Amino acid sequence: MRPARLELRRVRMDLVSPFRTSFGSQTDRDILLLRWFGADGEEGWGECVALSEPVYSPEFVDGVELVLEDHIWPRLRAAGEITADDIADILEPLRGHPMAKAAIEMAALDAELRANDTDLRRHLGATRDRIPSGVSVGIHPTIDELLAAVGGYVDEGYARIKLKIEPDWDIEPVRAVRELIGPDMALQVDANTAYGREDIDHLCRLDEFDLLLIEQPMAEEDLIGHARLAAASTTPVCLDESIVSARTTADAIELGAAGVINIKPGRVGGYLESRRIHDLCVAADVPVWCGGMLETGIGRAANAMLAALDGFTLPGDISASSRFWARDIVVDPITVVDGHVAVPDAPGLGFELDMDELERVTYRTRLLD
Ligand code: OSB
Ligand code: MG
Repeated sequence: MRPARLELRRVRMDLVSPFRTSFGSQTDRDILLLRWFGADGEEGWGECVALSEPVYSPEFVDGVELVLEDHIWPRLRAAGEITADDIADILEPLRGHPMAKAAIEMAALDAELRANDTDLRRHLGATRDRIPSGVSVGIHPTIDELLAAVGGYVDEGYARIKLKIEPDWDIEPVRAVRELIGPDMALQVDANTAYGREDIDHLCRLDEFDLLLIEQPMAEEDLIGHARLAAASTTPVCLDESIVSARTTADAIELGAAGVINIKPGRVGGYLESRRIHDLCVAADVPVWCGGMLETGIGRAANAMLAALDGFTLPGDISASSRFWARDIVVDPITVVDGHVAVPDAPGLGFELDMDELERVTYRTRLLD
């Protein structure tokens, strides 16, 4: 496939309710979508997971657009005949910017797989056709409001609950939710780097709630801090922000800093690197699950296909489209039935765009050639 043109499309979509984490509160998403045009009429879409501000990782959506235009797209145009599997190697000389690289690889994969009348799940060698679905629950103003939200998700049938925590929103909310949902339902927490090594004793107080895992309590760079917590606590430590490549994954496992790995294709530079991380975790007997970044139906469909790989033994943050959106930009938004999401069985990344809705939420489109 020869890259011919690239459409950069910005959409703004309101969340159904505010989503607050230890790094900030969001009421809407400003998302960059990519439309890949191959020289022989191939066409595909990718979704960039970068947020508006560099508060989760160093990338942010305006910066991604610049990097794509000035650095990534010119290199791909110059490369001539390529496959999606070549993209990571072509872009290897560019340091960092995994979310930008993942987005363009995603658009190229969608185009290539559709042209070959196959899909990402088959391309990755994944076989499952349904996967357990978890939901990520933000920090709420009061415990009563949190319990009302969690109760709603339990009624919708989710297979596990993840609570966002931060200092002063941890022990008591987790205790209250554990009492509400009972001892058997899967529960985990995510701190998005809000704690430090000095908090290890405090974090061990979460052990009594029988959590599946604690996700990224400390800074992205602090593998030793995570290893010390893992040694002190009975709750498995899971890394999210720290896992930026297969290399960092292998190091974190060897150091004892991670007993569980959250794989987000955007954070690690793409679905193909995600596959490599999955494989090395399976070889090391480390469970993995697929994280989310408040994606539209494009990213949600692709994530579901990735999570169909056998090593994804824990429920992912692949919730129903309605968890975040009143109306999605795809024709067949993902739903949760009996705590599971059906892996799409459709070409490419497995979604079909609702072009009317997409046009309605688009506020800017540019074409690079
Ligand atoms: O840490 O997993 C995270 C959303 C944005 C940025 C980081 C995270 C999240 C979530 C939501 O927890 C996951 C989802 O899309 O359901
Ligand atoms: Mg996380």
